[in-house]
Amino acid sequence: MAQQKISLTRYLVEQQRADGLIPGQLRLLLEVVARACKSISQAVNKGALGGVLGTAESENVQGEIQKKLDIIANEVLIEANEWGGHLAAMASEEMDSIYVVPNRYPQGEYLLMFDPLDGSSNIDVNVSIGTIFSVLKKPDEHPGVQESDFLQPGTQQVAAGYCIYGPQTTLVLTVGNGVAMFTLDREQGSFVLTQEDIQIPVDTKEFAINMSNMRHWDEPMKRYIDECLAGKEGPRGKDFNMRWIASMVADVHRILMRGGVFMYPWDKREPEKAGKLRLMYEANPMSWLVEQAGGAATNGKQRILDLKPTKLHERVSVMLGSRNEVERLTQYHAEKA
Ligand code: AHM
Ligand code: MG
Repeated sequence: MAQQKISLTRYLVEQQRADGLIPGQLRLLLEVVARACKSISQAVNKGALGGVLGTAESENVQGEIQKKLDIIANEVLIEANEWGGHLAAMASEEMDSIYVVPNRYPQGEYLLMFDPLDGSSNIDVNVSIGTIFSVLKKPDEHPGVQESDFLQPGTQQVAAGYCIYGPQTTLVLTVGNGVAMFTLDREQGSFVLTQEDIQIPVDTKEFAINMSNMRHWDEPMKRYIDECLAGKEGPRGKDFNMRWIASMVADVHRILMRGGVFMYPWDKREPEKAGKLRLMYEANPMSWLVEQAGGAATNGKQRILDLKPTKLHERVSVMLGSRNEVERLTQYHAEKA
């Protein structure tokens, strides 16, 4: 008998049965997010034919010019999620403040955060992009929902994942017991389990960083990269390879598949900002996925998942991936301090 394909739905149902990690509302939430990603994937695929490329005439709260697809993806996620009764509110890279589920719909127990279209600079050049999401439980200290309810450390996430729109559309998910990967079967219209228990090798010879910022980095960051660049003859005694896709989703996906280390550190261009990437809907979900796959994630000084957010769009310095490299980076930062 041919081996049966396991759909995302079946995977979630079995997880729910096996160890109760996925309560009913959370299962619905994850299915709805997956459905929204499917629809974003369609829009991405159509590209110029669907009129979705190019820039919209607006800026987001972080002062970045929005692309048409940033806005489309944001709307798809909101429309898909607002009516199901599983959410209390949502927050997004593309919205200034939280989006409370309108009171014509029932309010659920969960909070959903997302970067609807990560790697926006890649949209118009047909390079991989993705959607990143993170799920928290709404604290039940008070009725209603407010922005402060979202400000929980990454350790409190109950689900996190991303969907990458690349040569394949792939959903990568954790609910706290390892990382599973689902590939979109376009003929069937469903996500099918294609890898379970993903593990990141602890050592690597591959790093990902935007090297054009080198002159702005802090000393520990320079030291780490200088040593990688010195190759076999240098202190590391091995040659390194470099990759930079400018899509965190794509860079992290590669690391989950074959190891490596990804860095977007603080730099001197805008010293008042802790980093470029956002803590709540980029760094936290990615850090949890990486840790669940045996890797590590730090801002150089602290484990990212332990950081207590102070605002929704907070930024953070990010170093994540193969555990021994992340430990080395932490050590270099500690030596400087
Ligand atoms: P975005 O969410 O506006 O797309 O920005 C985040 C992206 C990450 O996916 C990627 O790692 C980084 O920005 C690339 O930045 P740069 O263009 O500075 O290399
Ligand atoms: Mg992003």
